[in-house]
Amino acid sequence: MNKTAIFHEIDSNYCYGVSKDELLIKIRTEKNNIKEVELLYVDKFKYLFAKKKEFRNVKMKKRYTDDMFDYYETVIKFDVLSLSYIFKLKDEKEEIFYGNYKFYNEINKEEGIAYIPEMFTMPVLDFTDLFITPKWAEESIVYQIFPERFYRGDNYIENKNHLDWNGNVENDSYLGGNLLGIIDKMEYISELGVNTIYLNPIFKAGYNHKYCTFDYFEIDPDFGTLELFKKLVKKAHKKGIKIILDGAFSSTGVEFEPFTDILEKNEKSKYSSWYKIDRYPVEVKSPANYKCFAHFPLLPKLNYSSLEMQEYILKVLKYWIEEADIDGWRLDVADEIPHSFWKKARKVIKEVKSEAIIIGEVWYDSSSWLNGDEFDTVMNYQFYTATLDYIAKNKINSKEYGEAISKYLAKYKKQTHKLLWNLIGTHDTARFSFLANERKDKKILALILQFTMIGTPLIYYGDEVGLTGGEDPDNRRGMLWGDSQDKELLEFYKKIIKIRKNEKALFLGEIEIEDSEDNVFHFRRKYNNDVIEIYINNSDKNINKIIEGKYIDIFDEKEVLGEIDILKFGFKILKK
Ligand code: ARE
Repeated sequence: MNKTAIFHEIDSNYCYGVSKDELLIKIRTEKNNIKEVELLYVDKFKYLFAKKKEFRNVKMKKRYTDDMFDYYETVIKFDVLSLSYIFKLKDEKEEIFYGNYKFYNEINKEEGIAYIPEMFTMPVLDFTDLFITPKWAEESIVYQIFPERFYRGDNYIENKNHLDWNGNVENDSYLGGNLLGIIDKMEYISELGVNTIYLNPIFKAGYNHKYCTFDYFEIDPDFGTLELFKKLVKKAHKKGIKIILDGAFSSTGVEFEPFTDILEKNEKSKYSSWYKIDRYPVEVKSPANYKCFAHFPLLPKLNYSSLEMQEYILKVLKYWIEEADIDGWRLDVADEIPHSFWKKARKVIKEVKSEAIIIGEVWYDSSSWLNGDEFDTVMNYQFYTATLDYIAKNKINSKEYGEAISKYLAKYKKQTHKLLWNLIGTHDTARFSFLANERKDKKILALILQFTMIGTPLIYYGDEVGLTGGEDPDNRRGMLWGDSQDKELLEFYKKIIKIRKNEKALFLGEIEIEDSEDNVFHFRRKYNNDVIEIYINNSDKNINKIIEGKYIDIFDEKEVLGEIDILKFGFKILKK
């Protein structure tokens, strides 16, 4: 048995509340090294004073396997005063106990021992500590809109600053998309079947992307007014669609009033503590003499050591919920803002709207922001990278894909799994179609993964109608409308969205990833008695698989018995 690979930690992602009286306990072991793991647990105080020392026990389930480890989990009722527990691990040759960070050949059951040295202890499971996420978000299907490129609105009048809607776009191009355009296309969005819209920044700012914020309390005049935005939210809510805003709080634009005050008064400015100034006089040039995002002088970074500045941003977070009734925030460059601030921000947001959702933009392992006191979830770029490497680039095979997905699921708390924004492209990446050399069959496979995987699918505007494009800014072309839309693809999107909405197992179900021996990625989703088996064949050969029993193929609604043929670059979605 490889003891050094064994890991458990109390009161962490390895031992945490999943409801007011249920505790999830997890232990990590070397992959394929352990045959069985059993959890022995007891009410510490009963055990201490009991004549007959006995435990409750449960066999733990191997829930995930990544490239290095197996992860065993169980959920137990926390119906005791203070829970103590120990693991019993078996392999071919030995059985051993692991408790309180040590290995034991047996548990010391001497009478009247003062405490239980061999055991881990989880003293309390309190509701106030619980990681609670918005219930509605479990059914969310997100549509991301880059407002400048979606639609100009029905009342559009020619504007000399706007380029041809269907032409090439550069960093400084303007096409004239606006909020009225989103209002006018709300029917289209609703008919697509999505129920959440994520808007890239809409506050007064520089550039067409509006990430260089000048005023956090004003709608950018290119896009419209506060009244118009409120109308957009109302219209969306009437159709059961939630609105998420994009908050760029790591840095501001150089025309943000506190920054212009510093440009004018330098160290005499009352805002001098709001930014991280290296040297005065401050000048907007490269290299900048102040900290900025990715060394872009036009994006000076806010200094979160300033409590006054923090208060200002907390006010912004609150204002748009109270004033326009938005349903949550996508937090830009969230990983470059201190955890201490996000803990405050969560309290402020949830106090105003307990069901508001908080999504961090973090491109890598996000577990340290997902403990339940900061974000509800993140933009799941780990799903993006794995899916791109598997389907578009053939860099990894189905087994490695399953391991990549398992790696983050094994790390993140269960509450966040269903809320992860599973994306195959955003405004910061080239379009999936472009990266898959415009192979529609590959796009479809990525889509099937997005809509059957545990997590929340995110559609980047235009993907559903065949819009393509390379790296930023080419990934932000004008939306396709009318005959330029790929209607067949659009119908496919509507169908897979409908299937997802009709199958609780696809948005509420547990996931079980099977070992892929024949380069077919096979996993299932289970919810109550519903079991849905998903097979992805990303190879250039048709693959025949024997299946136990009778299923319905929920895509073509045919009955299947005993075996299935998964066509090359094809898929099957079967329901028991
Ligand atoms: C654009 C062009 C630049 C050009 C610049 C000129 O991309 O090449 O020089 O314009 O102004 C926004 C705009 C961009 C703009 C950028 C800078 O949308 O169009 O650049 O401002 O002006 C990292 C961060 C992540 C960040 C990405 C872009 O971690 O937070 O880089 N994403 C957010 C927004 C962006 C936005 C900003 C931040 C700035 O979503 O849209 O850019 O406010 C790896 C790394 C990640 C890295 C990722 C992508 O995965 O691990 O950390 O993300 O690559 O580079």
